[in-house]
Amino acid sequence: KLQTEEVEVFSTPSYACQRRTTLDNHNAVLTDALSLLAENAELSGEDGRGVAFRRAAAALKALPLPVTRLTQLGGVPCLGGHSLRVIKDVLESGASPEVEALRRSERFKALKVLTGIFGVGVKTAGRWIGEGILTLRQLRDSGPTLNRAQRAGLRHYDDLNRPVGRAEAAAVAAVVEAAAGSVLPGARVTLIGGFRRGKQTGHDVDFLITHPEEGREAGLMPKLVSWLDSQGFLLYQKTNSNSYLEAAEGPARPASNMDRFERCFSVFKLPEEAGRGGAGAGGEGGPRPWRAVRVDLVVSPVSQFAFALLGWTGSKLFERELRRWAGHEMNMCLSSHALYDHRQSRYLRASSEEEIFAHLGLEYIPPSERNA
Ligand code: DGT
Ligand code: MG
Repeated sequence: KLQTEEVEVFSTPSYACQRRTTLDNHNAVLTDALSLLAENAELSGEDGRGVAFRRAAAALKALPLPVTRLTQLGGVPCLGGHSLRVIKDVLESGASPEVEALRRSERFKALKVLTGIFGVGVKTAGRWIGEGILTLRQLRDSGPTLNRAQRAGLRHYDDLNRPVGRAEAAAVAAVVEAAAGSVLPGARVTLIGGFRRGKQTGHDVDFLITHPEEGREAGLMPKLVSWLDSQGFLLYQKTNSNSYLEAAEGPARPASNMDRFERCFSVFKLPEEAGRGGAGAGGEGGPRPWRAVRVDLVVSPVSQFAFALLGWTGSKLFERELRRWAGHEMNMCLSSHALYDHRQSRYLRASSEEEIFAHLGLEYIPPSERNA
């Protein structure tokens, strides 16, 4: 008896912000391969190629089952020739020769190690590699001049490359809440970034801080930072002040993704409590009493809070796709501060993320389904 094997053909909408992407990824082997190619493109300064691979990976992350054959991908968007070749190799032989070669490449390994230093970007790492610096040891020995961030990054390299767990994020949250409550009673602290999307670990902990009374948040960051510093919680911090003015800049200088909030990039000295963390901490002398953790703080006026919340919850690709959708499909301009409608020539107000999705003509996607 002849039986036709049924193989599901997948299809999914083309913008990541139209899809629900949970952390439950059924195609991790494929998306890991594509993400590695994306990472390599980004580390080589080829951002366009990076985005193409990120989009391809994100489309696969949204599928409800593992892909087993190329023919199932007919309705899946964002898969270019290069991505399809990699997918084909992985499906047929379990691995892509190109990706495996990349994993072993000295240049890629060096770029990962050097950009793994807080404060070191792609350009700096590329320059050092050109000078023959491929490892942390060579960097320490050959001694190019490092800025303050890079010195902190090198000093705390192991801690900052160890994932932060949820319990540690909660401990940081308690510290930030104590700080905010002390310098501005009534201030509200919200955990954002990957942890808001439900991730179990992160490379940092991100917070958005506001006050229910517009204007009361002004000047909050320096006070917050000085409280944290005085209590011994800061190993490093750099604060940027707010320069966003709707009226002055307006849509003529639209939604550059550069933020103009009060923002602080910091490294926290987080006490290690019994029963938490510990693993990997210490070394020769047993567990250390603290670890270094990257913490990002953002202060927003309450009138922009919903836009800031949406803009800082991520994932990075989800954010990029939201802005692309707004521009290409709605003739609007979305930033972490505001939404401007070019057809109506006016800003659209919102006090919740749900309202922003509605303005954009999109179905609401909760944070746990923004893991594109
Ligand atoms: P992680 O920390 O690696 O586990 O993952 P995420 O998703 O928390 O990523 P992270 O911490 O780099 O950034 C959190 C979100 O904040 C990210 O999805 C996009 C957003 N974001 C980061 N930096 C900027 C920025 O400079 N401007 C704006 N508008 N958004 C940013
Ligand atoms: Mg984060």
